[in-house]
Order: sequence, then C-alpha cells, then structure tokens
Amino acid sequence: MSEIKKVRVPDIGDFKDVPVIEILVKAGDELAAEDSLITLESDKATIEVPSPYAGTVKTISVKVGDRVSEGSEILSMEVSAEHTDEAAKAAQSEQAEPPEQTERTASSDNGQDKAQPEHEGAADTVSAEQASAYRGSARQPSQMISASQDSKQAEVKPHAGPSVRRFARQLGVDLSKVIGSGPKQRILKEDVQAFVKQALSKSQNLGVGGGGFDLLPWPHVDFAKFGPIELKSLTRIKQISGANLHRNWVMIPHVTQFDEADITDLEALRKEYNENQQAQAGTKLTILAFLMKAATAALKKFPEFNASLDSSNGEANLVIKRYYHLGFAVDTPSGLVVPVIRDIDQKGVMMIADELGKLSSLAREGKLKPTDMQGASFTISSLGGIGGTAFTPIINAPEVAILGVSRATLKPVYRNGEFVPRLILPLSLSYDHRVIDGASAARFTSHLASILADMRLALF
Ligand code: CAO
Repeated sequence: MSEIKKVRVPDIGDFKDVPVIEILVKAGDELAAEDSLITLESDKATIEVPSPYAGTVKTISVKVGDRVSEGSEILSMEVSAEHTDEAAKAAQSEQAEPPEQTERTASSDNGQDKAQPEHEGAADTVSAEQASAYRGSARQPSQMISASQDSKQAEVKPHAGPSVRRFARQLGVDLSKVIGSGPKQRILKEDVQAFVKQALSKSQNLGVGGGGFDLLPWPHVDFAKFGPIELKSLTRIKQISGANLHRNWVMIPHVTQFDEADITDLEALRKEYNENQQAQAGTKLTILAFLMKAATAALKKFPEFNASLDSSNGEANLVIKRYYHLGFAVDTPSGLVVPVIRDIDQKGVMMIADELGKLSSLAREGKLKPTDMQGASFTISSLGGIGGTAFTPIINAPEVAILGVSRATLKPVYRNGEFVPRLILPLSLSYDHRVIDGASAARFTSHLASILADMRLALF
C-alpha cells in the first residue's frame, strides 16, 4: 500500500518569504528520507530542506525564485505505508534529538548549532580541534574523474549541500566533475578543495610556480584575556620582506649545511691592517669583505650555487650566472634589507669593504635606491658582529643558496700533538635541494673554509 504525501516547508525558525534558489529533485526521482529537496537562501543563511519520507516524487509545487515560509507546499510524494510508519517513528525520535537539517550558518545564527565536521559548511565554523579531527578521518579526497565518467555524471544532479554549492560557484568548480566522499557520495567542501588543489598542481610548472596549501585557519586568540597587551604595526619593510621570506620558506626545500673555518691568520691580517689604517682614518676592513671575496672564489668553482631555477618554458632549467653580485643582509631599525655589491670578482677587499660601509650606512638611514638592492646572484647574512653559533638563513629567491655567518670564537684545535687556540668561524649554508645535493654543499663549505684559512687560495 502506498499513499500520496504532501511535503511542506518545516519549521525554519524566524525565516519568512524565503526565496527558493535551487530545486534538487524532479518528478520521478526515488528519494531516501533526509535527501535534500530544495535550497532556500535568506539574507542571513542558506537552508536545505530534507525529505521527511522515502518514496517517489510525483509533482513539484515550487520553482526557483518562489518565496516560501513554514507550511508552504514543496512537492508531493508517493510513499509506501511502511515508509510512512518509519517516517513517523523517525519524526518522534527527531523530537527527542533534532537532526541537523539546516545549513550551519542558519542554525548557528539562532544559537542552536554545534558545528559537526561531517557536514558541508562545517569547515567555515569548526574549531581547530574539530578541524584536525576531521582531517584525521579516513575519508579519501576526491579525484578528477575521466571523460566517460564525466558524461555519466552529467545525468545525475551532484549531491551537495548549499554551502558546498556556493563554495564551488565561488571557485568556478563544476560539481559534476567532483566525486563526493561523504555519505551516499555527498560532495563535501573538502572534496571541492581537493579538486581545486589537484587542478592547480596539474597546472604548476615542476613546482617552481605558485602553490596551494590545505592548512588550518590561523588561530585568533584574544590575548587581552590573559594580560595587558600593546598593538604595534609592522614596518613597511617588514611587511614586504615578511611576504618574501614566507614564500621562499614554503616554496624552496631548504637544507642547511654547517661548517667551520679557521680564520686565525685572516683575523691577524685584518687587525694588522686596521691598526695601520686607523692612524690614517681609512676604510675599516671587516671579516665580511674577506668572506665576500672567498665566497666568490667558491662560487666560481661551484657554479650551481651562483644560479637560479627557471621554468618559464615549461621545463626546469638552471640559469648559471657568470657575474658575481653578492647581496648582504643589513639589520636596520625598520627591518632587514639586502643591498648588493656588484662584480665582486673584479674588486679587491678594500674596495669591497668601502662599498660595504657606504651601503650599510645608506641602508640604516633608509636611503637605499631600488637598484642598490637588485641583481644579487648569492647572499651572505652575517650575524657575527652580534653573536650566535649557527642559524638557518632563508634563501633569497630566486637565488639557490645563502651563506649564514655566526660569531667567530677561540677554540682548542688539536695540531701537531697538542691543542692550540684557533679562531673558528661558524658557517651555515642553506641551499635549495632541488638544485644542490648535500655532497656538493659539503664540498662548497669545505672549499670556502680552506680559502678563509688561507686567502691565497682565492687567487686560483
Ligand atoms: N665573528 C666575530 N666578530 C665579528 C664577526 C664574526 N663573524 N663579524 C663581525 N665581527 C665583529 C667585527 O669585526 C666588528 O668588531 P670590531 O668593531 O672590533 O672590529 C664588530 O663585530 C661589528 O661588525 P659590523 O657588524 O659592524 O660589521 P660587519 O661588516 O661584520 O657587518 C653588517 C656589517 C651590515 C652585515 C652588519 O652590521 C649587520 O647588519 N648584520 C646583521 C645582518 C642580519 O641581520 N642578518 C640576519 C638576516 S636573517 O634575519
């Protein structure tokens, strides 16, 4: 036995005259109880109305654009008596434990909702803990479907909730191409995200182009709850360099090679020179000027460190530079800047030291021109004047390596049967592992250390 049942808009809270934005079924459709029938969209929320019965759709009484309220007829269904009984039981249990029939935004608006990640739209509102639990579930992300699946899928209306449909519309995703991983292949927001991610990764050029990360939202904490706070805006330099550092950190697979150089003899030479110069008030020679010269000699021997990755023609190439323009990080009151000294290979340490001093002063006064900071093929970041034993500098893209230098200290070194005090300079070389292998990095820093121990090697 079966009977015809009219399905009406259920209690939708305070919403009245809400426009119908989607009709999700058609006459003849076989439905299970809880399948979505229509989508309503008020100015505050999107509401999906589920079927109270299992059965066959006979007639549809609304069309897109109609305005409905509680009690408005939606459609009629042929329902078997058995299903009607089940529905009655379900309705009873619903009263004890209301199901989630409406969109998150609607229910959270009236304060009745607790977001549950199993349903679409939840990702908009879930807490960090809920989201991480969701990500940890066994659900498989959706995949792009083949052309044959595509045509089959086109006959079937994609099974997705309103927030997911809206999300897909915003991103321009054709839901018929997305495979749902929810119950009854329902398409979840995650499936749309996975679809977009896959499409993006297909269009990327060998990992050198843009990138997408399916990360949790940043936690927003009201710190004032825990004690007094003060707001300070980041300087313009920090905002610009921060964005660059962030991109470089996430897009370049960094590895840092640590090494040490014995600069005892170099330091003796430097001090002797500076003492003579002080009498004449000449340029002060710092370790950094020697480091630039030594690094240039090492770059000549290992050209892949003086290079950039390029994928503009669709395949990955290494652009090896036959010029030696070295950037050096300068700590200024407004933030980090990196002026560049050009053609180090053609300059002596005195000329380099002179430019270092001038560019550092301009940097601290905020007077560097854009051209002063362009064209570097390799960068040195020296924290030696401040302290520290080692650090992991971030590569200054599109370069492929950066040398970090920490504070030189006297260390006991075993030589000819006895410990002797030697001045040891810590080196930290970060490199792009797509371009440089660990063995090459170890060879580079060993060679650099040999040059710093005996600058005559820079002549070869
Ligand atoms: N070990 C021991 N002493 C060192 C040293 C080292 N590696 N490097 C420099 N020093 C000494 C210098 O010899 C100098 O001592 P004296 O005054 O007795 O001669 C003193 O430290 C100060 O040197 P300096 O810092 O003025 O000069 P520099 O050429 O070494 O460095 C510059 C210039 C511009 C690189 C530096 O001032 C600077 O700004 N460093 C910070 C860079 C930075 O922030 N990097 C981090 C980037 S990532 O966030």
